[in-house]
Amino acid sequence: MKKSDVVKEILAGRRGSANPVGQAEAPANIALCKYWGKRNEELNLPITSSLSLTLDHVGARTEISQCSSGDQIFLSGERLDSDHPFANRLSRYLDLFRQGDEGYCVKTESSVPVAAGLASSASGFAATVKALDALYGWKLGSRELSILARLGSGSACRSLYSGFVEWHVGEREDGMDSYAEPLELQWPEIRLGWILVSTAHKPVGSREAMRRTRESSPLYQSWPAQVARDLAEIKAALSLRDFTRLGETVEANALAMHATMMAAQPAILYWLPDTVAVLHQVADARRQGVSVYATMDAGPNVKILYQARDQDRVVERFPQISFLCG
Ligand code: 2P0
Repeated sequence: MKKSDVVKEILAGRRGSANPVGQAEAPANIALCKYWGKRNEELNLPITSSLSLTLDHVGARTEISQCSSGDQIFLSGERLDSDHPFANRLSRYLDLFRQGDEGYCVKTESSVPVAAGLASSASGFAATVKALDALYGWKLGSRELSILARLGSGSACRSLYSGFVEWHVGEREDGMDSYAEPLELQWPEIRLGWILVSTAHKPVGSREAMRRTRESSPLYQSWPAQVARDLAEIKAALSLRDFTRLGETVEANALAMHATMMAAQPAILYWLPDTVAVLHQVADARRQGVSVYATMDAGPNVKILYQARDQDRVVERFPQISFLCG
């Protein structure tokens, strides 16, 4: 099954009234239980479920209109060449929605700190699909938008909602049961910050890294069972507001994901010496009574999870922190 088949199925019978412009915003998200590995690369169908926290104040804003002479893609006001990787990836995604040979003018502003290793593709594709929905007046529901966003980038399906969000793994071949939904709970005292280790471009993209891990890492065999356990633990910790249980599981999940990558051949080692130094700093802080935990994505930078009441002590120990949430 192709992406275009899924789009056709979702848009069947939707004849909205097209508007001159569609505009939308979508937030970034950080996984507390990670998505790592696809069972279907064409449709970005995952091997496991995952769970994220949305960053309400960080994200993308996208405006789309139709134009006659090919696509024109602007990122933060700057027109990109058509062979720019971002422009190219976006144009291939837009191909799924063209009704004739029209082009699109897309203007995207992103407040996602690129160096943070926050998948900017998550908020970018979520904003794009919402902007298309506004442009064509389809009035799709959140579940359908989540599925369409996933076709652009897996983690984008979680960027349709605020708060804690679960992406259900699903089991269907067409992926119609693999979408994200918000959890019915709030925990406003949770804070996330990030510690910059490096702004260098990552050596291996997450798509390739996931593929190599799945195909060659002996440790990947244990990953689905670990996610099943961690997901249950994290959901229990969230509903009981047990921060220690939450933090311990979140940190263990991220480190286990990196362990699967390090055991791939060739190894995928996103960590730099300062990554390890920050992880030790986090453990030291805990030994001295500050309840703080680390998580990491496909890069060398470290995100830290703590509670609002520990804000001053966290800032004192991590003066280089930038705030992502709260
Ligand atoms: C996540 N990451 O759950 C995991 C943890 C990075 C590490 O989702 O290939 O940009 O577009 O589906 O979503 C980053 O990968 O990958 C990611 P594609 P995506 O947030």
